[in-house]
Amino acid sequence: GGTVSTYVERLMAAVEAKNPGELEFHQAVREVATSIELLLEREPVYREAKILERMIEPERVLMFRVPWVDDHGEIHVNRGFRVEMSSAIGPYKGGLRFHPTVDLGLLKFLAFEQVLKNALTTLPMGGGKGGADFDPKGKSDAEVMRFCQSFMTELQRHIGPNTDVPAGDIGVGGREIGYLFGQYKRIKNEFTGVLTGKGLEWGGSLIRPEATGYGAVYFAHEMLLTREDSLEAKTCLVSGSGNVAQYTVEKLMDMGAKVVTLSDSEGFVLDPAGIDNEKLTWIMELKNERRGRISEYAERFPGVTFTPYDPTADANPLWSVPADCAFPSATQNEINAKDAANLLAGGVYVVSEGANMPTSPEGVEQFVQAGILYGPGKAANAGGVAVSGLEMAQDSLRMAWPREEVDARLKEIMKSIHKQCRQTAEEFGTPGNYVNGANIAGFVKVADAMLDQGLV
Ligand code: NDP
Ligand code: 2IT
Repeated sequence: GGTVSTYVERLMAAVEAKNPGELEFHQAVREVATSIELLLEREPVYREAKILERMIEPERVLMFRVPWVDDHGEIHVNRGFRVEMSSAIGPYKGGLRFHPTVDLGLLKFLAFEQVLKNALTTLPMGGGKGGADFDPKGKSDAEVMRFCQSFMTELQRHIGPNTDVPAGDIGVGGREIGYLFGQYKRIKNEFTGVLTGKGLEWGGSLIRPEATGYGAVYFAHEMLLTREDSLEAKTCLVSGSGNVAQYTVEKLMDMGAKVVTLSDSEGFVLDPAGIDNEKLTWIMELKNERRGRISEYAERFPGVTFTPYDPTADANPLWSVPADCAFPSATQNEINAKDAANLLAGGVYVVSEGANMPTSPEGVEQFVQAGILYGPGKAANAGGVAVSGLEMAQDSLRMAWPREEVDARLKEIMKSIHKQCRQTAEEFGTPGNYVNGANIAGFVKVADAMLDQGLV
């Protein structure tokens, strides 16, 4: 019994006690639990059926040893994971992250976000996430291949096109998906759509590499339309310089906006003249072929400055650059309370999150209070997994749709996600609050499926 907010506090105390040290997971659950208080009050059935309690307990967690040999013959042991969070509305679906910070708590946060995100896409996908504490930086192609083969040698027994369909995330792109797919096919003797983000000649979908970045820009466009505004001539900040950042820049240029920043974990570049097509082509070659650092952009193009990160500073100077829009596209909690205040002070009134949970809770609170157009990751970056869903559909049909068709479907999906967020926020008395809209709309879809399917 008790009021809903005591319910949420009690739930959070239990989550913290039962999942010690999993700070990002606590953060993600608290945000959702707080958002859905309004819903739980209106519809007591969700509390009675313990829907949220069930949703935050993964259906299954796999943890495994990944041994591999480097080019000098030295043996390494990494830890591999797959968190199968929810299969209520479809097979587990979500990316793999290879990064030294990967641990169980990080992947549980990402898997939990994925469940609600996937529900918003309108496609039948459950949620999962996986990866390893492997650092691809500085590794040769041969080392990455041996790692991927060892990782898949274990993972293959747990996944399948109707069971669990992994994809890329930080540190996992086209190269890694290729090696993972090759090993899966070799062991299973089956050519199936068990991974998404595949190469175009072997079951991949057009627009999948572009989809997350394009989608985040389409989402910003939809938010701006509600104010009869557009991206034309807007100054934009983009962080990161990987897959999501690159295609965010490409689509922003397409829409007539000017992008003045990019970054990586060592610092950020400021290009007051704005990135153009020629510069973006150079960046893509730098990052995707030569696997270089973004600081090299400042050495190559005149008028560009590189600012290294100061780990002792209380704010990231990238977010102090005056602008209209921000597209955080690097990693979780890259915008703290001070950064959010700096963004608002610098004139930013559109934030569309390409990354997962890039803004700290205190930062989110400021964006919501300020009433800016703030699109949280699980809505704004859902274009990537949405086109993964379209890749699964094409694989099942043994067909490949043309670029225009996939892009048109992606646009439609981003529009629909935007509409669900808007309408739900309105319905629950918090108009314009995309955080509440995304969390409630995503939760209801999964929760209703769980009610239909009984206590599982
Ligand atoms: P990439 O590996 O292609 O690029 C990651 C970028 O972020 C790099 O520039 C990297 O810099 C930077 N970065 C990573 N970790 C940190 C860190 N701890 N501090 C500072 N910078 C960091 O990954 P993606 O572009 O695919 O992913 C970026 C974000 O988007 C992630 O949050 C991911 O979860 C999210 N996302 C990705 C989707 C996809 O389809 N790929 C879909 C939806 C969300 P460095 O090289 O120095 O590490
Ligand atoms: O966070 C994400 O949505 C992704 N990394 C993409 C997942 C997918 O299955 O395409």
